[in-house]
Amino acid sequence: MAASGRSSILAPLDDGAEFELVLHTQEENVPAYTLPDPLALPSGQPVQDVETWRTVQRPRLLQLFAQEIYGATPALDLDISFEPLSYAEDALDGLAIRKEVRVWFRRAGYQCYMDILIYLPRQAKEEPAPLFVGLNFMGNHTIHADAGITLSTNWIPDRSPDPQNPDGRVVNNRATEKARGASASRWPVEMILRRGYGLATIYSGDLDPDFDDDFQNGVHPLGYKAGQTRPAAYEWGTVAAWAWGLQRAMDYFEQDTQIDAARVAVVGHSRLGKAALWAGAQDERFAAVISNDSGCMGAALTVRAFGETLAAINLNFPAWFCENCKRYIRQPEALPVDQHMLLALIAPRPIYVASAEQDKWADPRGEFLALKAAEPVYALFGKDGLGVDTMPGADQPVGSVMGYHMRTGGHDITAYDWAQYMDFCDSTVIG
Ligand code: GTR
Repeated sequence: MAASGRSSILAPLDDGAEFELVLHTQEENVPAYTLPDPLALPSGQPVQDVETWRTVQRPRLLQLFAQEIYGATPALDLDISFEPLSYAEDALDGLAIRKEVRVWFRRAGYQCYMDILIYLPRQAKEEPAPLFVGLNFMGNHTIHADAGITLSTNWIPDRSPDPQNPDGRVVNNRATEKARGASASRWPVEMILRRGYGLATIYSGDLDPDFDDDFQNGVHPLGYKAGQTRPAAYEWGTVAAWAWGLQRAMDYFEQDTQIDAARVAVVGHSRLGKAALWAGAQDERFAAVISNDSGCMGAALTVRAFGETLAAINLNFPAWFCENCKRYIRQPEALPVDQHMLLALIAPRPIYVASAEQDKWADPRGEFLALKAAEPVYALFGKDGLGVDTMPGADQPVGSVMGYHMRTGGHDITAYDWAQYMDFCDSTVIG
């Protein structure tokens, strides 16, 4: 990026035209904007009561996010079954119950599955445990070195830091034993268990492998009608498929007597934070929603165009959002919604948004401002806002039902982030 903090490149669009993709990471380059009011009805009248929010405005906004950004999940006529894969009551040196459940999705002519890895504190045998659930990037076996975790056999991206010199964790897009625990710094499992929470995770690639294959693999074909070969322009992209998987995990939690399904917080980092937000917005069974560095089309305001923009994300990751979303590449200001409205859809449930100071690409200030702009909807429910008007400095968590912090450091999810999430859930989900 140039010293002015602004750069541009010419990017080719699907229709053959060239588009000037402008990127900036300086506050002075943020365009003037007015945010749409989450409480404004199409008539211009404000929503004044919870009933109107719940029955009119919330469904309307959900539909706009589905149709214009993430893509609507088609009506699915599936046979879904839960197959126990493993169970151990003495995992992690006796600290945890560990179980794995394979969730099968079947329809005539097509089937696929996702594996849920679950750790629960031992006392879950007597009393159902509250739980964090989140997707992972590289396979369940990467979250902990625990040899009892089934090694994924599905397609996995090779993210070796040096592609010329691969680290051997993924060979021919399949996991190897070397990959065990590779993402452990992001999943402080023992710390979570010692605080009385369980943890469930699913490899995002079980639901949809993270590459653009025109939606031939993963869960998308489950939704095809006769003759259909890819989702319609308003139907689900990859992020929505990931969110759908989180909801199916919730279906499982509801019938597991060791899990307190009324106290499940959905959490996600980065692209998987976008999925956590979309799952939490749609599905009120999630008792709390936590976004970690989710950025563009996650918790950050799109109109600020700071760091990653709507155009950049759709050009770099064409499968993540629905086809309709690409119509806004040239005119993001025409989007009828912005991301503060997505956060507002979670009201009145606890929501936590976290940024990282050096993670300019995800626009920390844009994430804070989006949460601020969701406050009026929480106020409609009589819930407190963030309790501050200006953005707090690094490592200064704020808020109660709505929580925010900006961690020192870069794009990541760390033990510090998890510690804040547990403090937050202690007083909201548990307390
Ligand atoms: C980046 C992408 C972000 C974020 C991130 C991640 O390349 O631009 O939107 O999702 O990947 O998931 O780590």
